[in-house]
Amino acid sequence: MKKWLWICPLMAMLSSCANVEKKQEVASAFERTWWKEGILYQIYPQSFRDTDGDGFGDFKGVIEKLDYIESLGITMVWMNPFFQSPLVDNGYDVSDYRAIHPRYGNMEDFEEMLEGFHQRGIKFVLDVVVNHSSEAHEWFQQAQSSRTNPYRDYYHWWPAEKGVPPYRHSLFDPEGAWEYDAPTDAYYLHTFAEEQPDLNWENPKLRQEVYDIMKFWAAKGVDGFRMDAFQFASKDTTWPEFPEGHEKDFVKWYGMRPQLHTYLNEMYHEVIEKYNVFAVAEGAGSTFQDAHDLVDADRNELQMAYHFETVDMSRTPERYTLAEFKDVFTRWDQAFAEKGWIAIFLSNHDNARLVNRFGNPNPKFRTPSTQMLNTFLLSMRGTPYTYYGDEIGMTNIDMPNIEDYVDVEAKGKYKAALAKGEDIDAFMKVLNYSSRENGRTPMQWNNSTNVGFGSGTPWKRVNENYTQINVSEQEVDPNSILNHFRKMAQVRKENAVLVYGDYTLLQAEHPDIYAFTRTLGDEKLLVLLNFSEEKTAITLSEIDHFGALLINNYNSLEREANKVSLLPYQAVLLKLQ
Ligand code: TEU
Repeated sequence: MKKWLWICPLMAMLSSCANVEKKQEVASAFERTWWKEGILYQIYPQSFRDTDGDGFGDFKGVIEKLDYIESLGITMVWMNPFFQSPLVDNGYDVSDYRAIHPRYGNMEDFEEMLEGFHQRGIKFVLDVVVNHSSEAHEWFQQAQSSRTNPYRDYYHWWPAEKGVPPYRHSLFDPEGAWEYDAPTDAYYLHTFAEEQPDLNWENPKLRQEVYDIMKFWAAKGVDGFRMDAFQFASKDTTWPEFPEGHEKDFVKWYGMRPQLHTYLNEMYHEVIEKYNVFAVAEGAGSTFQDAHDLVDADRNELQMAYHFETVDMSRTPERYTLAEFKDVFTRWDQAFAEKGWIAIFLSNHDNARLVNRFGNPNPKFRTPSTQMLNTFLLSMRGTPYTYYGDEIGMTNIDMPNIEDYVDVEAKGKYKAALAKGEDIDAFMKVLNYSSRENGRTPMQWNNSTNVGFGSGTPWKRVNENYTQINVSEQEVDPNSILNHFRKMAQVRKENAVLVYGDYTLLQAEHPDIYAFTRTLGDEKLLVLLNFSEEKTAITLSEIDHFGALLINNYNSLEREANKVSLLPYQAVLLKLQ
């Protein structure tokens, strides 16, 4: 059989008219919505672009970059919290849900930014942090002042006369989730840092306050809500003793109590339905049943959820196998094949950089491996979430010393490791690899001073590799990670099969290549991703039906009959006929 090379991707094969019709046919299993068809870009506002020289990103910086954001082909933006806050957890400790932290600008700036997004057809998703507030919130100040204060029941308390409360694990505080509060001789609950007291969702007044906050922002025009740490909002308030070791299965014990569904349904009718917005939950419970119950459209709760299985498998430098990676995505896809909808993500502000965890940051492989991961992200069923900087392949930063860390989670983990007498060198290695700070460095716009982030010293050290990784250089290189992302976003937008089509895993056992098809009616695409730094081949009968090459992160593709050989981290998307 003749061996031949395809030169240059055949991008021109796309026909948007045909695809509009195709989209209209969709919906045997899924009702079409903009948030299913969207591509989301996550902006960590303090690290994006600083226009006033204070070292923190701001709304005006985002406004300045609106055209860039639009140019990515994304259609939704989720921005991390920018509300009034003491910033113990970089804004996930909110002291006023209706006010903007001056570091980001003011309400007028927000409105201008929102309008800028809307003018470009980009929807805006607000981060709603209501599992807990900041201790500096007026509600907590009131609640703390006396046991009879009307706001007391906005939080969870354990009166000290009952003794010490049963142990509860805290995600950020090595000393546990109950904090003694002397003025009223009681303990209050905090699932995260002690400055983040948990709100009491069992109290209907508190729930109403939350809905009012959401309405306030919906009335301003936001299009969606990301419900932070939401699976923990409803808990067993009899505060039972949990079995030893329970904290390893944290969500199962502390989250997803049955009444959560009642509250979500209430929220749906109070806010989601009235304002025609959508909500995505951070966390999908501990079983598929939990996840389904959250997002089953017939239940009128949430519209989308994201699970942690992928990020959980990549928190340490030991590599999971490609088979495990495929298995996670395949199981989650199958669980939602008929009903419900999930988000697809590989990175966010709580994780190290995508290329370090799933690709290969070695300069030799960084470009193809990031392109390959972005191809994956944009060719799965589910709404793709991409994190700022991943469209140019930003990498982890080297921070071997604890003194350089500012993140409350990192500091808490360090304290816990010390208290347990762990090997600190080994601990620091893992922290350096996995810490959330890796993903929060200033956006690398160009190779000038401060990477074009702003004139002041950035709040967080710039990654030294900015001279090799930055937007302005990738803009002019047609083969850059950035331009590949744009092509891939375009292909997704023009091919409804990538949004709604069935997913079928092929050759699950192939050690290096992730191969799958997406099928919708008579449209069929084949996705082939080489996850290794070696040239690797795969033989598939599907390849015989080759129609067109929609995406290729190299300039050629080696094919011999139904066998394709992929170069290191090569990613191709083939249209089959
Ligand atoms: O994260 C919730 C959560 O479960 C985190 O503990 C996450 O697993 C961890 O950060 C991974 O390292 C949300 C926000 O995304 C996070 O930024 C906040 O710190 C946290 O809630 C508290 O609001």
